[in-house]
This record gives sequence, structure tokens and C-alpha cells, in this order.
Amino acid sequence: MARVLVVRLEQGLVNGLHGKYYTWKGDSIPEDFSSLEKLYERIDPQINFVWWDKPAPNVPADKFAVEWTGYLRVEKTGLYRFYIEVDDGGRLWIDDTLLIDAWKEQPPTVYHSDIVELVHGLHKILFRFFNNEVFAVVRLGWITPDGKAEIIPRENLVTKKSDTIEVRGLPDKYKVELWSGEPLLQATVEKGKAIMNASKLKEPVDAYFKIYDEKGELIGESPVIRDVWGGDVFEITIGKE
Ligand SMILES: [Ca+2]
Repeated sequence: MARVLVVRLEQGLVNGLHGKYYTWKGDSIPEDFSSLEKLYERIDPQINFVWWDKPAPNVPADKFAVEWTGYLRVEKTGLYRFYIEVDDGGRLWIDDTLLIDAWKEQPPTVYHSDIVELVHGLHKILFRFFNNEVFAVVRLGWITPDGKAEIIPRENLVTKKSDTIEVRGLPDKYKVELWSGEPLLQATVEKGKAIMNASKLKEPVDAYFKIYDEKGELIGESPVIRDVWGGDVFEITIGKE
């Protein structure tokens, strides 16, 4: 088999959380985010905001809601507490468990979660927030096992840049598969690029590529690449045997 050399040109895994900014109509506070109108998206490095006016371009200062998603990177296994400060309401889930439920109109108020044990690695975060009327405050912090209370640092928040993984450098009609024990994604090279739909990669994976020529013959496998995720761009070179 040929040697497959891989260079990562762009990293899909980025620090921060993916924020989706919505508005709603009517007098009741929003419950079902799927019914809200999405106005803006961006990566927020930390959740630590005081807004007297619009929270983001095109988003009104009143009646807006934000959903932040991504992962918490825990470096040390241990006991953690989370806290939020919100005006108006917020709800925090870690690993799909609702830890803080403060979904009401209120002046800036701090809420703490119960103590949770988190193991080293990535933990899913979902944080929802709404503001009914000016002004707005939203902060997301934690108390680490050594007792330090802080806004969660950007280094400890990760999300993905997009839902595609791109591979460059191979001849057209070659096929690329991404494997991690089993085939996860695949694409055929067209106009110098294989573009894989990576929306099903919910978290970063350690994975490798298998490369097939235009006849469908396996010609080589890459070394394992750490933390492959949506937004990654790779350049692959086929070396001599
Ligand atoms: Ca408010």
C-alpha cells in the first residue's frame, strides 16, 4: 500500500460555543426554540455579556433568545459546580442533564447547580437564555475542583466551525473514507476536492482516511488524526510504497 501523508490546513475544532440568536413574537416567554425565528449565528468565545442594546447585528434588544451549544473540555476529573447570572432567564444542560432551571423574567440573579462529578474529556453543553426587555445579562461560570470560581475560559469551551470536512490534493474520481473502527464518512473527489458531510459527527473523533483510486482499489490509509471534526480541511499526498 502507498504511504498517505496528511496535513491539516484548517482546524474545525474551535474554542467557544456556537451561539444562535433568535427573536419571538407575543407576550409569553419562549419555551420551544424550534418555533423561534433565527436571526444570527456566531462563535462566542465565552458567555459573559451585559447588553444595553442589540446583542448581535440584526437582533433586537427586546424579545431575543440565545441557544449556545458545544462541549466543555474538562482537564481534571473531579467535582464541579456551575453557575449562571441571568437577566432574564436561563437553563443549563450538561451531558443532556438539566442542571440549572431559571426560566423566568427577573433582574440579574445568580444560580448555582448541584455538585456534579465530571471525568476528563469532553462534555456536551446546552445553554439557553432569553431577554424579554432591555437590559440583559448572561454569564456562564464554574467552580473547579480546586475551588476557583470563574467564567468558563474559552480554552475549556469547544465547538465545530462547520458541518463539512474537505480533503484536497487527490486526483478526481478518487474516493476518500473517514474511519474510526468503522466507516464514518465518505466522498468522491471532484474538481480537486472531496467534501464530506460531517453533520453526523456530534463530537471530535480520532480517525484516519482510506483512499481508493478511480477503479475503487484501496491504495492506502493515513495515520490516525486526533480530534477530526466539522470544518477541518486536509491536504493528502500519496507517497511511494
Ligand atoms: Ca431584561
